[in-house]
Amino acid sequence: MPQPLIERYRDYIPLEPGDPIVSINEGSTPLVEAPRLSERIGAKAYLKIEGANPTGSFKDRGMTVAVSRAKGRGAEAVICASTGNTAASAAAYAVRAGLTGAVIVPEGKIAIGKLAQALIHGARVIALEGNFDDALVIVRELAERHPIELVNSVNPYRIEGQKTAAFELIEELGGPPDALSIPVGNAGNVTAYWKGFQEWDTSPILYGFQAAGSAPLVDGAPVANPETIASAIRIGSPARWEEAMNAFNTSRGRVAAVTDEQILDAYSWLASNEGVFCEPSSAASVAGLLTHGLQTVDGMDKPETVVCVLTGHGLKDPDTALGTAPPVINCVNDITAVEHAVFD
Ligand code: AN7
Repeated sequence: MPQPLIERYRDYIPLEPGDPIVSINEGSTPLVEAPRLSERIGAKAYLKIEGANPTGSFKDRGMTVAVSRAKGRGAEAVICASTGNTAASAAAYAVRAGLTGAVIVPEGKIAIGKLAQALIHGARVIALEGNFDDALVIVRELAERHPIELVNSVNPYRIEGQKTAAFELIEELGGPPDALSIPVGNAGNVTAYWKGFQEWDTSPILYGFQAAGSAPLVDGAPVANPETIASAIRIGSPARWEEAMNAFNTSRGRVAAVTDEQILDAYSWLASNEGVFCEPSSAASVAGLLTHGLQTVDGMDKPETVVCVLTGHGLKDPDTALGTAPPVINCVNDITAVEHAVFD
């Protein structure tokens, strides 16, 4: 049976002795070979299927630790700003802990599955007339004013949980991959992977990808009105900016942008060629490799193995899938008509 992530990596997670383990058996996600992608990029490619976490995204790795600590220190409520996945995860882990949850999301800009999750778990869902960055400013202030635990990735326990994905890769591959490719929004996850790799004395090349309309790290300046179809990474002012840039530079990797068209191409290509359905933001990791290749500096060897982190499940965002995929074929109730529909 899957094990709580906190138990699997107990020695590496700095919880206090009396803290409960608030878990839905997150982590231990599949690492899947991607033969067709390997062919296209000229290196052995793997997909880390973070959509297989209990709420369908990598956020659960961080949330189990952040909510366990919150419960341990006697918090009664948790709050976050979110482009959707953090909200869904916080809502679920709040339930497990017996805490109340409040989530602030940009109005009309989160995928419908994520909204459904936050609501069904009973969180108070507030749709803000503003974007993620506005929401993060507000929840930081609310957490100062009220006894409520902030569970965005500015919370260090989120990073401590999310770094375990790097441990899993090292264990499963018998060593680190040569490179890791990851979508970047608020930059918590790349910070967490780098921390995990460093704690285990490894340093793969990190490639980070942002959506072109929301690429502050690439532009070198915050983006006031970020836009992208990849709503999860529609973030203009990443909280972990410096840590992320340090990770890219120290690992001799880089951060680059991919257009919405490149993201959607990679998204449907993965689904129809590797049988893996991730959300658009996750596909930025694959789009980035397809667009920019496996770049190296100073005559370093080209990476021979690369892991793409597929951060969230495709079912989170059925609207984008239906808007991208071919249409349904309607058919009358007649064998010949169905025959034509199937075989023509
Ligand atoms: C699928 O849920 O920021 O760079 O509020 O949901 O650590 O922010 C989500 C981010 C990538 C980017 N892929 O990770 C939120 C939120 C998916 C995501 C990211 C997110 P970070």
